[in-house]
Amino acid sequence: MKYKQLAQTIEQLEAESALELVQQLVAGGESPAEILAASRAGMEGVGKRFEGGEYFVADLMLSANLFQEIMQILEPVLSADTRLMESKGKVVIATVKEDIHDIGKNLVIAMLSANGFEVVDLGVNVDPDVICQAIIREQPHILALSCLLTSTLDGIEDTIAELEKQGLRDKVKVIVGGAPVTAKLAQQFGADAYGADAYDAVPQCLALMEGR
Ligand code: B12
Repeated sequence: MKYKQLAQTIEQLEAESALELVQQLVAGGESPAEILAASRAGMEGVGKRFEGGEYFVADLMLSANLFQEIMQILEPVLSADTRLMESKGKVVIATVKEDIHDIGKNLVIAMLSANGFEVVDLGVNVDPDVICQAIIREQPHILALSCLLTSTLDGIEDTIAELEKQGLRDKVKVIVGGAPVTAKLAQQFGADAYGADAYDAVPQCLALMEGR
């Protein structure tokens, strides 16, 4: 009952009530994994409302902030085992070189985290070589690249070329997104997937994990 209530308060973006409820559930010794599952269900509801045109980007941002705050409460009580079991896959994400826009990227991180992906954020203006080093170090399943400027679109191409040069291209699936990016461009650049928005990033990454 309380879990359903939690999912509903998140879906309705009632941040204060949701956080209070999470605190109560944690203090009451409820399972962190169940609380996380309910929070994810709430985020799924937000995503559906966004897809249905009821919610806008601003609502998505609110939900992302709320989810991050919930994760801050849950992180200390979530056991490493739970996190491992829950993990849908590992994603390294970056905004391409010479591009410092990160609001969209951070939303993608929130949505992927909310849906069980482990995400390593490399930040903004990230050089292809730094991305390659992270691929070697982190061994993720997926590399997600964000690009907001038409003038930095070549950052996607250069990163994929660098992956190829360093013999890493077949080690990682690449998903790209951001305002000037289209499905056609993604294909042209040699990416494996394109996500239209933060919500779309989730099914796209799940599909990449399933090898579709
Ligand atoms: C906020 C903003 C800034 C802020 C960035 C702050 C920050 N921390 O990010 C600041 C002020 C720093 C900035 C600077 C500049 N900006 Co600016 N900026 C914007 C603005 C207003 C909003 C961008 C935003 O955050 N949108 C909200 C988020 C949620 O949307 P989003 O980023 O598109 O992300 C969504 C999707 O694209 C997708 N997505 C994004 N990344 C990824 C990645 C993956 C893997 C997937 C699947 C999906 C995905 O999911 C997200 C959520 O749904 C846009 C205008 C606009 N309409 O977009 C201009 C805009 C992007 N900026 C622009 C410009 C020109 C600049 C500057 C060059 C301005 C200047 N002359 O200095 C500089 C460039 C600095 C640099 N080197 O990067 C232009 C770009 C034009 C173009 N076609 O290239 C825009 C379009 C404004 C305009 N109409 O002219 N900017």
